[in-house]
Amino acid sequence: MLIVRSDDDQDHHCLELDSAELILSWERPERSRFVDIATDAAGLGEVIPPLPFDRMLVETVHEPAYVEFVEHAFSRWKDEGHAASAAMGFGWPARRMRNVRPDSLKAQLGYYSFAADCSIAEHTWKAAMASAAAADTAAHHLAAGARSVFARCRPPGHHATSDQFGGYCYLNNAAIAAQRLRSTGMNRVGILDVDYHHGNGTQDIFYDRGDVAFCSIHADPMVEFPYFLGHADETGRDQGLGTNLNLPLPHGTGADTWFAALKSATDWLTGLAPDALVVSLGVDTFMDDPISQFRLVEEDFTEMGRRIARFDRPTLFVMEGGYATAQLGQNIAAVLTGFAGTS
Ligand code: OKP
Ligand code: ZN
Repeated sequence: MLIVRSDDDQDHHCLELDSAELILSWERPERSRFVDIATDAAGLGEVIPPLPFDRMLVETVHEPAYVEFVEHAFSRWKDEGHAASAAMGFGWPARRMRNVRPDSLKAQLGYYSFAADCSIAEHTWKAAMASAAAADTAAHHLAAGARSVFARCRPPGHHATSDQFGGYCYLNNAAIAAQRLRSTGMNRVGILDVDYHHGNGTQDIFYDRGDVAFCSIHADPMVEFPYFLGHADETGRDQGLGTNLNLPLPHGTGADTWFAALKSATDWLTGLAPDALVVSLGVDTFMDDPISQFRLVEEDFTEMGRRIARFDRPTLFVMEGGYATAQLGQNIAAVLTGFAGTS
């Protein structure tokens, strides 16, 4: 299995508003190091850097004005002379307000985000671009004939919409990869999102399209972030009607329930006959994850990889969440070795 990764994420970390306190986010730089150590030890295959970055690759799924905003928000913030070392939204166009783009930077931070759990600082753009580039490069190699590729992305991407950041995500790596696969001539791409949180950004980007099918297994948004999307009755719109499947599960979900949902997901995807599969690989479904409430254990991640391999399509794993930092590497490696048949 080919692995694509970059160290350009290492200077980026998020501040996150948590119960009226600003904390250092669980989405930390060391996550990458733990994953790299574990995947290297598993001997999965060649490790390569992302191809040179081209901003056009992110504008395939993001609005150019949004991309421009994320790129320049921090230098504008600095120019305005604020004391805080990072910029974050605090007011949003909520019910009965209007979605008119404001002029001020502080207001635009709300306009271009949906949650106060991640900030934009000096190195955010560089990290987000390197993460997107890893996913795009992985897609390039999958299209060229690789059976499987792992894009070790950080920051994650599945919450980012075409024009909003949130949930530690700025650019939607999985969507960028799926779009790249489409542009290389594949007729339909399937996305399987196994992260504990619903991939609201990915769903939203492809909601009215039939050429990219989105399926997610996640904690019920009634009780879990991102709260306002991810319900079972969201099935797609227009050309995309019938190509969106949400499988929300309750807090406390363990292996039996989770794997039954995976069976529903892969049966549904089989019916849509995608040419390739993009897996939004979050392992925050882990029992000891500090911010999540599912109960999968390491052996379950190996089994997850085996079952995904049985789906038998060219498969691109894009890393998303997983916050039990010390076990994150092993859990990711377990999925990948299960898929590769080496464990
Ligand atoms: C990102 B990914 C507020 C808590 C907000 C956001 C979770 C984002 C998860 N302090 N939590 O899907 O793993
Ligand atoms: Zn997550």
